[in-house]
Amino acid sequence: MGSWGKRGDVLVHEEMPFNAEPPASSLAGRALTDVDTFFLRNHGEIPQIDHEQWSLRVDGLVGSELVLSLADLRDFEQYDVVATVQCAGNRRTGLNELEPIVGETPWGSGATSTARWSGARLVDVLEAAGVAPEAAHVEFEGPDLALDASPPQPFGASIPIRKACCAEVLLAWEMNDEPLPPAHGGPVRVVVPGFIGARSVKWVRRVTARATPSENYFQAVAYRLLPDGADLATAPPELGQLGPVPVMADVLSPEDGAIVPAGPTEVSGYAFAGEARIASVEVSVDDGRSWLPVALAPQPSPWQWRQWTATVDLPAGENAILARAADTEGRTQPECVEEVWNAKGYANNARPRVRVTAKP
Ligand SMILES: Nc1nc2c(c(=O)[nH]1)N[C@H]1C(S)=C(S)[C@@H](COP(=O)(O)O)O[C@H]1N2
Ligand SMILES: [Mo]
Repeated sequence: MGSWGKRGDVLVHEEMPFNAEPPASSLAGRALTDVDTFFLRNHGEIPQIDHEQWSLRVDGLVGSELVLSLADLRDFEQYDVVATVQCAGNRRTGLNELEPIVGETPWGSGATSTARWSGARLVDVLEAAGVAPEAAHVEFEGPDLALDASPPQPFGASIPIRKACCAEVLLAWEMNDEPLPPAHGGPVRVVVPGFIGARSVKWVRRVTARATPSENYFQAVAYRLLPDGADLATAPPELGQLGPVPVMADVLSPEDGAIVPAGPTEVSGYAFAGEARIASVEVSVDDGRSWLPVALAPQPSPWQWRQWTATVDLPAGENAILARAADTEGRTQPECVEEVWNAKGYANNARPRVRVTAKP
């Protein structure tokens, strides 16, 4: 067992702040990710919060400010949502191969995981406070001081009011039917299904209804996809703020660099389309000349990834396994990392290309 209850084979990128991802193959074929396998992404120290001391303040453009204890929050009706959380930095290593992104965690394919979250609906709490019609965004603030923010500040984010009022957005206190572990935001975190992981603020202590997006560094400066040549520090804050995760299929097994027997080989992976749904997933072992459909697992929750498998025939020698997904809005995966490379290395949804050696 590694730090923070994670399995021994996780790749620890940093001890402080603690950032770790499981091997991609450990995510394969499983609708839910066990807590000991679920990736961890932190910008500051993981706080240990006494459940009796924790409270949530609901303020800003509301009719009546609320201060809720954990017991008060639990008085709201409890809902379950199975949802995938994906870090915007997932698969940054693919971008690094083109041109290294300095100063950002080199996440592989494991900065994405799925759990059953349960807690109160954010919309129910907002309704209890009476949100004013001018409210256009809902901001979340955590207690952890983010060392990579400039200036250093608690981690925070916001989402548009449209999303905040959707039934799937939770203030969650359970993960896979257990109390939410401290490292994943316990006692209570926000879960914003379909949006980049950075919006799912852990250890949330304040929810603020606002007319404008959060001014927090992680909303207004970082986690933006800027057009070429724009500068993160000076570009207007509204420009390029990330929200929904773009469509992507990724290969989880075999892993890049694997050696497998030649002949029929089982390939597995997942596909996820943020706020849209997956329409198709295909794989290719001939550099994209021909594509084979995969077997897609059912999707009981619209917010969860779809696991898939395919059997491909690998001739002896060097092979590349490619995958591509399309979503129900007609969006597809960019062919190569050249099309998606960006200075901070976010949202790499280029088609995966997994190199495997097949032994006769
Ligand atoms: N308070 C707080 N919330 C946070 C973060 C953080 O550093 N502090 N990291 C965010 C990011 S960038 C991601 S991808 C997810 C990761 O959630 P996990 O650590 O439970 O996997 O939490 C988000 N919520
Ligand atoms: Mo993230």
